[in-house]
Amino acid sequence: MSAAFVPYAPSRLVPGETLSRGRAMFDRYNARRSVRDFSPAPVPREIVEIAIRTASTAPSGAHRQPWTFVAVSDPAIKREIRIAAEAEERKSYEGGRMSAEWLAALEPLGTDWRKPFLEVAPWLVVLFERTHGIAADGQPIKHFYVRESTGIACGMFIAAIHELGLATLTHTPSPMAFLSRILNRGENERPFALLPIGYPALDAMVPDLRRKSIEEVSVWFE
Ligand code: IYR
Repeated sequence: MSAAFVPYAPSRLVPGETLSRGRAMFDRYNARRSVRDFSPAPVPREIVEIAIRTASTAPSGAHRQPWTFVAVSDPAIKREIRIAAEAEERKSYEGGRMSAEWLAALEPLGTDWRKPFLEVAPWLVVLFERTHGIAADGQPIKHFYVRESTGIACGMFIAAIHELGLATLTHTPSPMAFLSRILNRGENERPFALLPIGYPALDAMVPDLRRKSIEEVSVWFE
């Protein structure tokens, strides 16, 4: 079965407008920071929904959209996630699961096993990748480039959250299997990232980082 095709003719910006919009876009994105100090101020569900819908516009292998966003504001579930995440993180940071090299790399970020943001942030969004789909009759549906597709959707979700004036953090407690258990996900879903969502606390602090320059991150053949 071949897909029907529809015209795609977005209107073009004039060149000067592209540049001014581009500069403003860069300034906006460059202002984004990963945040660990959240305000408990509530965020309406509709806002999180818009971010998920935006992220779900991501390109994906054969357009299978192999992801699930699980949004949690229930305090009891957030608490359960925090307890389980901290237990794993404690084993990683203090139980020898992370190499000395890794711990040294994280030193400037000031992270440790404690994850209070998992309870303070009004929402936790847990992104799962789907290894395969399941048809109505229970038959598996093949998915392609699952990690890549989910990674792209994750990036778009982070961008959307920032565009909405909110903050997030790509938290990847390791191992993450406890998220499948607590959130009751099926055998075809694997945790990809845990993203607390909220406003930054008024006194939030972030590490004083520098970003690589255009020369450091690109090579050009013109
Ligand atoms: N998962 C741990 C460790 C961690 C790893 C990296 I790579 C970071 O950039 C930050 C933290 C944690 O979330 O603390």
